[in-house]
Amino acid sequence: MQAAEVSIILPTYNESKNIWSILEHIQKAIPMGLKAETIVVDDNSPDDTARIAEDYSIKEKTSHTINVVKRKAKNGLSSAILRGIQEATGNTILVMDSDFSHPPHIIPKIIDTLRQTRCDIVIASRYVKGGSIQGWPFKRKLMSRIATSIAKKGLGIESHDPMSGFFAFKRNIIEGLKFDAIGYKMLLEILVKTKGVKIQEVPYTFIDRQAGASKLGVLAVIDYFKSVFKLYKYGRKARREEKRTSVRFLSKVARFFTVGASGLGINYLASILLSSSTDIWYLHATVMGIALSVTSNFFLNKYWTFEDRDFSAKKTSIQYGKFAGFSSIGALVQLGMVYYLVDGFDLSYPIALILAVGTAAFSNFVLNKKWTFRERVWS
Ligand SMILES: Nc1nc2c(ncn2[C@@H]2O[C@H](COP(=O)(O)OP(=O)(O)OP(=O)(O)O)[C@@H](O)[C@H]2O)c(=O)[nH]1
Ligand SMILES: [Mg+2]
Repeated sequence: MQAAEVSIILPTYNESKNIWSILEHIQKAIPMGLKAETIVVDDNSPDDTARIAEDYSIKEKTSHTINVVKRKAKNGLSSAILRGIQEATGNTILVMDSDFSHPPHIIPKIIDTLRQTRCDIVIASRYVKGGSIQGWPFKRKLMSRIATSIAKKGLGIESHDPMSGFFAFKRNIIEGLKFDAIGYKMLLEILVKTKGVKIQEVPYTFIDRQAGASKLGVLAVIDYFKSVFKLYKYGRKARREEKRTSVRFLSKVARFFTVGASGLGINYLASILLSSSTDIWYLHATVMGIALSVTSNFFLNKYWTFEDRDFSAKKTSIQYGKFAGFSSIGALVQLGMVYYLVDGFDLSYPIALILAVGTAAFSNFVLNKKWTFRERVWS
């Protein structure tokens, strides 16, 4: 089977009154030429929703694929969405309800926004200019507003409508993430766990369901608080880890720079001593001074900066080769930059030298961290 470009996840529970029609509307909304699939995830609805969806896919001529995933029991909306994502073949995943609260004619706009703005998540939003809610009583509107502001303030989410159930995202942003998938609010969990990705919002009018019964009860409210609390703990842990990482990273930069400074001293002393107390030619003495300082820098950085205690001959000599290579590149960067800053920007030589040494040392640090000592850059 050929992979789709866009996978539309459509969770259903007792939607027999809506499913045929919503599939028709989705089919009509999908732009010509787009390779799409709809994945209906049904939780063994007693009203035969899954069978109707299958009938539709067999009887109707559609330009896109329709798959029906039948789960054994009602396991909740978020877990149904997660199952749909597992089945999806597209790189773009779009999630929506099947009760017409999320108008299918918005689908092209969501997909276009995701593609054209190069963002990672597009949220169809009730709470941005142009968006609204039709048919909800005041009480439900108020509850939604309160839940939204708890999510935004408590979890530090930027979106205006993090409780939306109508959204699309690029699959790669959730790779490797583990989801709790508690309750209703899958988007909220995605937003917390992918913090930092680019988000766009498109306005739409949410229309209260016209047919079928609501599945939202007291349990959904309890689930909501459970999931917000879990996500809050997750965010706190992530922030602590981020802080630890920055301290570790900066302390390694500091050690690397200290070693670099010690290397300059060794280089200077060795060159002077060799040229004055022996009859070695001063240029040979300089070369020896450089070699000595590269060697001492290497061992100090290996042992102290990157805390690598594996001194086996093979590994150490490969690392030494890379380190010496990067040191030469660093020297060239330094040279080029000094020339560029002094000649091109009229900067004074001492300032240009400081900038160039700093830049070369930092790029050396990153290159050696990643390629010589095989660490992740940000760790
Ligand atoms: N597979 C699956 N789908 C579910 C489950 N709960 C809800 N859904 C579907 O998820 C979508 C959203 O559920 P709704 O009951 O409409 O929830 P809501 O929009 O918050 O509330 P109402 O529109 O008032 O009913 C609908 O398409 C439901 O059929 C579930 O446990 N499993
Ligand atoms: Mg609904």
